[in-house]
Amino acid sequence: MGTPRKAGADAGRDTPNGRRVHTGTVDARRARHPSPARTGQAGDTFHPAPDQPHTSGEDPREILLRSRKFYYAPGACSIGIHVVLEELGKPYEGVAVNLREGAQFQPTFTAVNPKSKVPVLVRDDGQVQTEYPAIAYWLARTNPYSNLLPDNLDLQARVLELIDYCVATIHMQGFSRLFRASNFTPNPADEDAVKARGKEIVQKGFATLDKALQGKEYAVGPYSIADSALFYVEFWASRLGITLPPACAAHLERMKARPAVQRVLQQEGLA
Ligand SMILES: N[C@@H](CCC(=O)N[C@@H](CS)C(=O)NCC(=O)O)C(=O)O
Repeated sequence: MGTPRKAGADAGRDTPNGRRVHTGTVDARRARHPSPARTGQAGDTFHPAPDQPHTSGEDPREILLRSRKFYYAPGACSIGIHVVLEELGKPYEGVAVNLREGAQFQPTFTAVNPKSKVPVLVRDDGQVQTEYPAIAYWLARTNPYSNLLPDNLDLQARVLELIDYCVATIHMQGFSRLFRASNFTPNPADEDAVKARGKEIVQKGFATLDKALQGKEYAVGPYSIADSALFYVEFWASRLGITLPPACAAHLERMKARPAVQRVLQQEGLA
């Protein structure tokens, strides 16, 4: 997945104290996404969040270097983490990775994530976090005010169960066959059969989740990190023309009505 984007040259700019700040690489495009809710504007300007006062006298661009970085590909599964970040409303720097042009295999990216995959979150403390379940869980737990993970243990277990089903089954076993059939067979003549099997897995997945969604506004009841996982697979289904069963279709519409999701769709050029 991912919209091809022309990469910029490996450009940089000098900070007042002489350090160089990369503003683009041969394989990635960066866009800062400060939360409009917290900063009053979207766009290319970084503002420290109100709860992170900028009192050190440092140039704000230096602080940007230490802020969290989010590697994503427009329209890829990273859109789920993109939604979580926008729901949190804290500043982060978005770095678009052009999967179609193979940017995930370039040293500038593999130095960050040797798995050659998005999403990747480089945390404020510099640690690298990968995989939707781990990134989403870490973000939810480190921002408890955000209510992205219910306190109730049974509901937490339901959240993890649903995320695993979306990521490990519907995405990795289903959509992966549709997007990358050649990864599942050495014989090009078999690729249509691989895709058909992928579609079956996806449809069974949504039929199962449709039952689980009955009577609920969100995946487990209260809104959580399960909803952004479900959103990304539902979004893919809608883009591929796979009909969603009614409760999943309603869930997708509910998600698309959320301001955080609308900002993400704008930022990824998918609105
Ligand atoms: N299990 C991973 C899935 C990550 C993944 O498969 N990402 C895809 C994009 S949807 C990717 O980066 N693929 C690299 C490629 O296509 O070469 C997660 O939960 O984050």
